[in-house]
Amino acid sequence: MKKVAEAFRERNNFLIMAHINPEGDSIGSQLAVRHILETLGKSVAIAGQDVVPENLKFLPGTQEITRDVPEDFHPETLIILDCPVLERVGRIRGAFDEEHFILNIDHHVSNEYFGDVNWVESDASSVGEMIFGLARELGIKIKEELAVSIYTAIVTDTGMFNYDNTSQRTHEVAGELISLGVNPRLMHGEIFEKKTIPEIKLLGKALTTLRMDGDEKIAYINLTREMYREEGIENISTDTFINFPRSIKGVEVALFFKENKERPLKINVSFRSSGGVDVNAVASCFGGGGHPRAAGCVLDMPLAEAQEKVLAEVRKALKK
Ligand SMILES: [Mn+2]
Repeated sequence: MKKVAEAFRERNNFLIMAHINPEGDSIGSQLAVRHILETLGKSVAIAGQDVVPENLKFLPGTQEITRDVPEDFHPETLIILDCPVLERVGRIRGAFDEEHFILNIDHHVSNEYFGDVNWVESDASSVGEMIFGLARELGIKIKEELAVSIYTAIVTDTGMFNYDNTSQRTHEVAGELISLGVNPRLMHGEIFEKKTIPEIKLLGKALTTLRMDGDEKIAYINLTREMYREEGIENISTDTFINFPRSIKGVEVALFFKENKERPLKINVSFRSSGGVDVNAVASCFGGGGHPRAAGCVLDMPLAEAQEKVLAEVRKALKK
């Protein structure tokens, strides 16, 4: 953290990026870092290949996040947030050569230390929680706008303080943010209670596919392109769908298989573990990764085949 703070003080032009398909931690942390750098009087921009999800547009400053690097902006330093590997940045990665100085700030245990400075804390609930510490280190006075961005990052990545990554420190930071003006009820309403009717209907369809495996220790659901088509919808967040199989009594590993909307032979797989199984290790068998209790991967094959392959690995991991 000290090296990152030093770079923040000494360098001048920064471009902030996070992973594709952004969620609360990546958007909230990006906004928080921009706020800190602007307070320090630096020149800074945020770019991301994908659009900001609807439920996060209430955050001040999201409208200034661009889909490409602004043409007249020549950053000397790249800040990569919440990405275990550099490729997770997506298309924007192509705008830069090897020369650029990279600050890699992340909390994934699978982080590959691709930066010139690597600040990785795998026991942090979120990058947002790390940024809170950084703001303190830099002596930044945390006002409501910054507090709201950091709170969003934490509350999303911990599943509303539900997941295993929620620590005493997480609650202490959240408590301080509340004392600085964050209203948890309003935040919860904005982030989690703006679901659309098609989204709920799509969830209903996914839930009808629920199946059990491995002595009922594995629960899995899937989502096909057909289901999307029936609802006539495009950009629906399905991030929370996996919480339903995960919440079944006795389930140790929950899986969510999702067909890519454009490419039928690309299957996104999400993993959740209640403890015994390291799903980061299982996902890494398929070129993915994440955290020990929450991970993901992408398989290039039909849905049924992907299910068979992943289930075989999870059964193996359960036996260990
Ligand atoms: Mn995160």
